Amino acid sequence: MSSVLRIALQKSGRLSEDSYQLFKECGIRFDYGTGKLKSVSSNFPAEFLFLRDDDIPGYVEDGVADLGIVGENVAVEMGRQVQTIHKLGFSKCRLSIAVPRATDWTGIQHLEGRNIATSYPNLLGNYLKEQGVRAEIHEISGSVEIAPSIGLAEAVCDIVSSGSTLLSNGLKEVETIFRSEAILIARPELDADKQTLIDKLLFRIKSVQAAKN
Ligand code: PRT
Ligand code: ZN
Repeated sequence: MSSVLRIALQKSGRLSEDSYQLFKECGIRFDYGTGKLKSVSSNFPAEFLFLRDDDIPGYVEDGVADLGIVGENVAVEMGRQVQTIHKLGFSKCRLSIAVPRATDWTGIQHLEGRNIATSYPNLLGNYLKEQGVRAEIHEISGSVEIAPSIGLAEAVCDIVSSGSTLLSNGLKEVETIFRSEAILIARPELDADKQTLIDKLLFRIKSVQAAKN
């Protein structure tokens, strides 16, 4: 049987539109946005799975998918055994520490002994360790920015893009700990047929990117 690449994409969210667009520009046709969770390409040996972004690194590590597109922030936070094979240049953002606007911020040591709310406990924990700061990390899965105003934490560590969410929650960005963009990840071990298909795909992706620069 000839090989087919299984590619995991975010079903709907900040990565979706640009991911679909990328394959379209590579000349790879498939249906999306129809509510189906799987779609087979009509002109490239690939099938696409539409998933929550958080599930993608695990599916790729387990070999359920050969490739996936996720934010580097999610891939690194989850620490799965996957390889980053290409940076895609979209869905750029940063993971930053923010504190209430009135805080007299003197540097990262300000966080010593304080509570910080985040959905990224590993990235934050590693950063604080590197900086020699001991703080309490309070993991929450969403609406991190309201934590200071409800007394849950004295600081937050969250994804920032334009900065308007922080602003509207009375917070200021004081330290960027990680910069992210969408990346193409692959399972660690691939057979020669799949590797050949990935090389073909990568060649097309790089041509599309080169044409834009
Ligand atoms: O449903 P599913 O689990 O698949 O999606 P999700 O809601 O977990 O993720 P989604 O679609 O919001 O984001 C997917 C990826 O896009 C993230 O993992 C990042 O790599 C990237 N990305 C880029 C962002 C942003 N920009 C972004 N602005 N992810 C989140 N945000 C959020 C942030 O959490 C904060 O609430 O937007 C708010 C801040 O935006 P600004 O513009 O106000 O600063
Ligand atoms: Zn998610």
